[in-house]
Amino acid sequence: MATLFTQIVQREIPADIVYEDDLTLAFRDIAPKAPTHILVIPKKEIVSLAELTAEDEAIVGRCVMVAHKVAQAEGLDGGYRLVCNSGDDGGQEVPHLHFHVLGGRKLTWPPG
Ligand code: IU
Repeated sequence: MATLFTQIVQREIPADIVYEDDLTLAFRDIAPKAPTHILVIPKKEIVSLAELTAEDEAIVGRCVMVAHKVAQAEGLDGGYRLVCNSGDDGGQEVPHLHFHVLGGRKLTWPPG
């Protein structure tokens, strides 16, 4: 069974897609936590940071580069936050690796 995010990659579930390349997809979070809230995901089904292998290095690198590209396209010139929740304690809910790009307001620290 494909993950929810793979179903978005395959256009089986609609999403507001803002960027796509051979390795990644970026789309707006359905429940935004900031004025800009975009998820950058690898097309490959990787559950979380904990499941990464050496061969995934280029994929993760691409995700981070795409995150910055998306932030620039959104005009987040004052800064933004890149978040990757991993596992239960990390607050991960969707078991398909994803990076949150959050911006458009002053973000607080530390997170809850
Ligand atoms: P988390 O890091 O796994 O907690 O983040 C999952 C995110 O996926 C969360 O911000 C949800 O709002 C978001 N999301 C989505 O954009 N579309 C969906 O269909 C579902 C979750 I389910």
